[in-house]
Amino acid sequence: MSKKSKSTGQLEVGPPKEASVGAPGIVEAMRYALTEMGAKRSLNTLLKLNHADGFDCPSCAWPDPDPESRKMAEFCENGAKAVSWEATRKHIGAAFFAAHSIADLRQHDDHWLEENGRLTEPMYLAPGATHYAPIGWDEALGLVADRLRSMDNPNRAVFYTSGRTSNEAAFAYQLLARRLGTNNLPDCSNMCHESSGTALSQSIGIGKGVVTLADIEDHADLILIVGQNPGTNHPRMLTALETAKRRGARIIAINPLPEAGFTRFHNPQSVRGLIGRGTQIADRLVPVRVNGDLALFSGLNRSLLEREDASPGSVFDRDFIDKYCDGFDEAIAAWRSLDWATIETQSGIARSEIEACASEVIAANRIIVCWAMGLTQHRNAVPTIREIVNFLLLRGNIGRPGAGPSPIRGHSNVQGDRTMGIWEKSPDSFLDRLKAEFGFEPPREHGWATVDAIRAMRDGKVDVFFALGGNFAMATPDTEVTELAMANCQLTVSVATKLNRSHLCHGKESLILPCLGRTERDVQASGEQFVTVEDSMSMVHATRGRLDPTSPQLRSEVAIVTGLATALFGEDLGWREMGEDYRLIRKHIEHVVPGFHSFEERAVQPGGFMLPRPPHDSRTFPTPSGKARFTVNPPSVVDVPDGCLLLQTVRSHDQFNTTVYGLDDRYRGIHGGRRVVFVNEQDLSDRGLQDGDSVDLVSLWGDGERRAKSFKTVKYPTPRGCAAAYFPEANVLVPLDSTAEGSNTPTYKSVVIRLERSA
Ligand SMILES: Nc1nc2c(c(=O)[nH]1)N[C@H]1C(S)=C(S)[C@@H](COP(=O)(O)OP(=O)(O)OC[C@H]3O[C@@H](n4cnc5c(=O)[nH]c(N)nc54)[C@H](O)[C@@H]3O)O[C@H]1N2
Ligand SMILES: Nc1nc2c(c(=O)[nH]1)N[C@H]1C(S)=C(S)[C@@H](COP(=O)(O)OP(=O)(O)OC[C@H]3O[C@@H](n4cnc5c(=O)[nH]c(N)nc54)[C@H](O)[C@@H]3O)O[C@H]1N2
Ligand SMILES: [Mo]
Repeated sequence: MSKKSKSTGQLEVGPPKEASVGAPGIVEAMRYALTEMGAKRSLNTLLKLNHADGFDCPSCAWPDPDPESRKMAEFCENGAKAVSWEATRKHIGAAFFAAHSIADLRQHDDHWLEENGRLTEPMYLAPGATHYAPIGWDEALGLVADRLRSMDNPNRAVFYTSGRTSNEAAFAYQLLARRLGTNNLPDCSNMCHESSGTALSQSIGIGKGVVTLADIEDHADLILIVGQNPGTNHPRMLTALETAKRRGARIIAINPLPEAGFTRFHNPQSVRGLIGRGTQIADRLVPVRVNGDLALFSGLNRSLLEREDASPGSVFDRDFIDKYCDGFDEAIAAWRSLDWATIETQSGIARSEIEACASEVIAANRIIVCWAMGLTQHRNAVPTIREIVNFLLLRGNIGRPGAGPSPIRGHSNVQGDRTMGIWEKSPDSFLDRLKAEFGFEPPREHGWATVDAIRAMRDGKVDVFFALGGNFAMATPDTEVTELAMANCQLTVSVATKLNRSHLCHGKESLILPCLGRTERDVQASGEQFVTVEDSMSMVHATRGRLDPTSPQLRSEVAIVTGLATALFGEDLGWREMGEDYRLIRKHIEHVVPGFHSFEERAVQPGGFMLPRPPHDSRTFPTPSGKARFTVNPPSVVDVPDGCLLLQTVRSHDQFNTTVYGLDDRYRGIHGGRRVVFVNEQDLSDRGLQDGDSVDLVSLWGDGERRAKSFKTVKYPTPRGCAAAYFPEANVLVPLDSTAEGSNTPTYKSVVIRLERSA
């Protein structure tokens, strides 16, 4: 929290910043580190961050450079915040919980809950109790095992995973769920890049991105950054983009907000960056309307078709298309029938501007498209991403250096967790190998993803809700519905590092099981352990904590999962040994998950190893037809009634998802508060409103209205008809049933709202 906001508690709004990072970023990082960790711990921790012999940053999933090219300080301001937040010296135990009832804790905000420090011992809330009380580990795990055993059907349990969980813990966890007999494995990915996975699987046969860091830094001529705010959420990406710019690459940012990272970047790791003018990152900023990307990319493809028609053979890569793709003729016919007026209205971008983008595309031999939540959290997210693949296929921009689709992942191991089988609908091929390795029949019926799990909990179909990390109550849509859904369970269990609101939205009984974080040393019976993670570019590598655990009572996530499995199933699959020596888990992974041969040896080589991705490696497309697929994606947008706005929910610079580090959003000029709504000046005046007025946000959906009270209006350069507010404060507005077609991801970035002056 900034000094200003702390002392006055007042919201202050200034102009958005036109430059990012530089010295202010370093000062901020160090301030957090020193406050939370003190000087010695800060140095010991931050200098090990993202190094081959250290630990992986628990913040985002941006890849690390080659070991030789890593800087001494290989982290960003927000990585430093995440690490300081975890490695803080503050902690809470039995005395804290004795002093605060659940009712009392619920009065506090999310920032306060986590700010008290790390959890130190297992806590239990008995039926009807007002306070959590200490409980021993054996008793706690025995209790969970008992409740799971007494269910009349294994599908009455739900096992949620957040994306910080290591590969080893994730593999053991899905094994436990399937051994119990359920595929109810919802995860944060369901709310995040599920739309990317779905669209990419349909189009190119693999649900992951197919570029490398070197493709961005060394090869691409043109990089499109769509629906992503790298300056805040993937700050080290700016360094890679700067490298690309310095060798002449061009960058187009497509975003309804002019985010600070696109303008002048002051690289904190170079003298030039600290004292010079900085590097202009984006050459062109396309202020698309919220949800207008499908129309925009359809228009871009149409424009490329017009150029090809004018000069046949000059625009499309016919050799690539003929050899590797199908569905081309149908897609061409659909683009021919498009009408420019619709494209312009839906995207909010003039035809001339789209044509200017097409000229940039034609001038570039190698193109990468990066994207994040600005694309995935809309009703038409899946067709939008498929249309982007169409765009890349037209000029053969896949499976060669400097080209391809690149969804930039969120949580540091969200991609790895999916690779390990955290998936409510893992394919039979995976389940067959699981059966061959462990000798039991895994369930085949698909389980519930996040939104379906909430519905099931709401409808009384769930006895036990188990969360391996995360903050389910706050991250999911329709906060009030989800809170009641959690209260409807018999038992809720959270494996966590810090207290959060989900622990206060408990079932009849509830457990908080405190675990080691990434920064902490993990010692088991066979000695010191490491775990592994997979980044956005499919690099798998080891991570080892260096700090002594916050409390001797903490257990690793692997130990908690294997401990519970032992309590449930005894020694049937060798659970105890797996918990004592993670090499045994890696051996199982090697046998079950393709691409992990010689896992143990390759995990510890500096920089790790890259998983196979056939479209990238050999232009092999594992779709049913064996070809990359052109698809037809008719342009569409959310219908916004007159007088309403389309609200997107974003992250501030001072948060990691539901973890709120402080109340500032420096780059957008916001200090000391989070209940703000960014609106175009004209839209404000049309409603007789001014900058700084107090309004309620009212969302409209078939089943009625939802209201978030008392937000301050901020006039902001976003297109007409669009608005933005922060997640998770705005989650109460997102209807549970409003999800993306095909991926079921909540439409966090297309919420139809009305502004009402606060009473
Ligand atoms: N410091 C920090 N780092 C993080 C996180 C964090 O909270 N804090 N979260 C992590 C996680 S889990 C994730 S998934 C990623 C999220 O990373 P981002 O996706 O960058 O995060 P958001 O804040 O959701 O930003 C979405 C961006 O999309 C734009 N946008 C919104 N709607 C549209 C649209 O319709 N079209 C287009 N073209 N753009 C749109 C918004 O203006 C905004 O710039 O970051 C990860 N890294
Ligand atoms: N409105 C709106 N809602 C959104 C989004 C949005 O853009 N807009 N984004 C969505 C996205 S992309 C995501 S990924 C989800 C995030 O959803 P989650 O992953 O469920 O939420 P987080 O806020 O990342 O979880 C924070 C908690 O994780 C725990 N934790 C931290 N480190 C560890 C660890 O090492 N181990 C364990 N066991 N626990 C740990 C701490 O207790 C902390 O309170 O939210 C989604 N919700
Ligand atoms: Mo995410």
